[in-house]
Amino acid sequence: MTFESNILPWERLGSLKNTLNKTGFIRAIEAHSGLSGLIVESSEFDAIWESSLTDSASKGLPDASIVGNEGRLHTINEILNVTTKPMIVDGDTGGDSDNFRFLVKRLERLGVSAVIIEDKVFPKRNSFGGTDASSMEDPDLFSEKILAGRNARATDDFLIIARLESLVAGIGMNDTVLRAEKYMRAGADGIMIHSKLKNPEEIITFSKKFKVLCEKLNKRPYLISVPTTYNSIKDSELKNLGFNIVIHANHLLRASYEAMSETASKIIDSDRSKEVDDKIVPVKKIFSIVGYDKIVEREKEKNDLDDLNVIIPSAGESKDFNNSSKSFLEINGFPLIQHQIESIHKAGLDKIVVITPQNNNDFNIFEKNGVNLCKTNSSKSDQLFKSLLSARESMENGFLIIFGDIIFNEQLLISLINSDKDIVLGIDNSYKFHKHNQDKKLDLIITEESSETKFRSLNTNSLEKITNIGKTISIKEADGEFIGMGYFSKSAAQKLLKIVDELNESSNKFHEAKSFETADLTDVIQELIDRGNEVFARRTYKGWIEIHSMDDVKQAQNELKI
Ligand code: SPV
Ligand code: MG
Repeated sequence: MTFESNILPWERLGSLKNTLNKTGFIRAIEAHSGLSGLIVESSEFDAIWESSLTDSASKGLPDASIVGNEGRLHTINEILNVTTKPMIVDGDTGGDSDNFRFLVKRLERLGVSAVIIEDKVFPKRNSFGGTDASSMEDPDLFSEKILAGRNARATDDFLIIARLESLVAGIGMNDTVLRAEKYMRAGADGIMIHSKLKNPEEIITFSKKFKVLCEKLNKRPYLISVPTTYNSIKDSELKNLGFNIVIHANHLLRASYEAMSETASKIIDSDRSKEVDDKIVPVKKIFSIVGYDKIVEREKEKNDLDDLNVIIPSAGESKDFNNSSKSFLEINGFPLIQHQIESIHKAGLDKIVVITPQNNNDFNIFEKNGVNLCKTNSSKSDQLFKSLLSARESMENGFLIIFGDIIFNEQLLISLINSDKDIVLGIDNSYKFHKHNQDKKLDLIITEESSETKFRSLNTNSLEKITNIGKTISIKEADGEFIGMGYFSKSAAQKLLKIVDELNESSNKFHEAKSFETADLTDVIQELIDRGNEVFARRTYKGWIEIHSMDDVKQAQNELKI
């Protein structure tokens, strides 16, 4: 999880309450920076605690209302940027009611799920030093603040939690329970009971009194514990006592301080850093944790794309249109091939190779659009693959093949390239509904039975693995039709050409007992599959049309006009 994986604020906002309602129990741990947020994100903790103590300490400052809301919001944003888990913010005292109203609004719109405010006066002191009876807020004023926060929030997905400090301040269990009752009456969504004893006795006592209080008031806010000092008790035991949220409030910061100090001394002692190598993570791991790898990968992909040739075999004569090339069929005033070139450019690709018949100069006009022409003698309708091999040099660095008789949307091209797989073919189901397509021999495919995403899937980006491809597959057993658009990475292209060379030399028959002369692209793809290479299908329902008849031309004209 890195900066790349965002969650929208309102999705995150409601996720704490949703999980609490589903499971009744949440474990949170502190984060004080983007990096520590990434650790929480990849851990099994359910939520992030944005602590005033560790946020302040990570800035080298004391936890005494010194880091203001702006500083805290900066850290909160830093963590939210790189995580998806719900966040509970430590709101300290919340300031006065006006300060608190502003804080609630600002946290809620960022997607924070809850704020906890403590019943002490500003400027607050940390609960583990400096909190005494004089630190306590008047409980009625504090109740008003809770109410102000409730009125300020936009949705009740945002939880306002009251933190009881009277046990810490040493003013006793009775005062604690009286305050709890007031805060519950004011509408607190949760009660956090704090204690600085080394054993959990007083929070166990409180949990029992809380139960009685809930029965009396006929409401059950969430109950929260922060077992920093009384940490002999396990989270599961706290759950059994009725706690709904357990917060490990400062442990990542404390662990990092220890590790950083040891590392600094060891380097001084050893007079070099070699001795700490096995105690610290490699730089490469940091690169990958913060998403630097992805930037490099993307750059590489972009460079690879710059080398990618788009090959359009247009040498074949068409039986459907008086043996003339379909590339020049006029659609809305432009030849079909012009529409293809435009979509390819829109997809960000500019290396286009068109395979044309040897003696045909009609295509020459496209050379000024940066299109390379590759002349071939193999222009019979069953020589598509052989004609493709005339552009062999253009295949070597990886290529996209697009048959000369289809019009398509650039998104379809992009989806073939962007799938991280070596071979991806576009497939479609519409042949089942088009009579004219069924008259011709279709390139059909079968996908793996276990493809969990076969046909019905929520994920529109999922790929299916192809097990069979070719013209002899029956329509009944087929899972789709190859639409004549396919992506081959550099390594896939090289494997394909190796197969071609081997089969050519050994004069072996291709699949379906064809000669090399009349082999289909699909025969070579089947051979790739048979040799253990993975070939994937990107299923589409729209975004392309194959031109077989004047009706297809009309449909394309109408749709392109829109
Ligand atoms: C914090 O983490 O800042 C807290 C919890 O408020 S504690 O420090 O344990 O009081
Ligand atoms: Mg705090």
